[in-house]
Amino acid sequence: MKLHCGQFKLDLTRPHVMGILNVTPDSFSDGGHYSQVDAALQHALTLIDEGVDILDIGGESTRPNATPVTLAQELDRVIPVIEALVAHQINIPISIDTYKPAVMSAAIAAGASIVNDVRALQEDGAIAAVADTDVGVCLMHMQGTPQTMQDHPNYVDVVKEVCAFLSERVSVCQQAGIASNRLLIDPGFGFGKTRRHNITLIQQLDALTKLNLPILVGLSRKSVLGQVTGHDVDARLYASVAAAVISVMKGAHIVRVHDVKATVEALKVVVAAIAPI
Ligand code: PT1
Repeated sequence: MKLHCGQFKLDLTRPHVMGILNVTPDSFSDGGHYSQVDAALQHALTLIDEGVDILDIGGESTRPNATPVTLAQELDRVIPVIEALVAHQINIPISIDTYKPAVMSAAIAAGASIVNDVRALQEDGAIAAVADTDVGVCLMHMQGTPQTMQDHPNYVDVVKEVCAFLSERVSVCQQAGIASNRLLIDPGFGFGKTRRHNITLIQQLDALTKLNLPILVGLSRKSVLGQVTGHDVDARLYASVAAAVISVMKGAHIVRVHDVKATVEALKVVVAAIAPI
């Protein structure tokens, strides 16, 4: 299985690690963007050193109850970081985590190779922003919006409904001329899902393989792991590594993680222990 994204063709017969790149919002008025862009660049170089395969950059948090940011703020946070990474000639794909078409277009123009959209290109203009490009696209399932999604998640059959939604979005993309080898699917752990829904999705993750597209999973440090272990967000490393391992063993091709070094090492053991697919 190969993913075409910009100048890259990722061979997804080996599990890939997508590293989450912090783009720190303005916490001090320290006179200018340099320190924040530089901090993001240093973080990116560390992740590359640790063996990351893809860098995922987001300027707006989509975790439960996160406050939305304006278009201008989001552009201001992510575009200079993408430009700095491109200037450094890093040789791995840059993914932009956004649902805003204007951010997608600006990020692609700056050199991003993947659009990672938690709204699966449902925003007006999102399909058009990627259709006539060659970037990869991650289509994620979410019930509701980040502001309200954890209020009362509700499904008759969470696995069926997630598969049906993703299948529908895949069809819409294909009809818009986006080739299948540019598409990724993601069940959207923690996005309008209770602990039970998340656990059911992990248990039956292999059900997503029937869509015949690469699967991306983001479980790193999420609350479901806190519910299982009783640990706070800063003590979920072991749980996150376990989640990455089990996801890959159940068919995930890409895992989106904070802890790249630990995850890369754990997945080397998975690769060594499992016959290549
Ligand atoms: C994800 C993902 C993402 N997650 C993709 N992009 C986040 N493709 C951002 C919690 O329950 O899984 N896939 N971009 C982060 N979102 C969350 C959601 C963070 C829930 C935390 C939780 O703690």
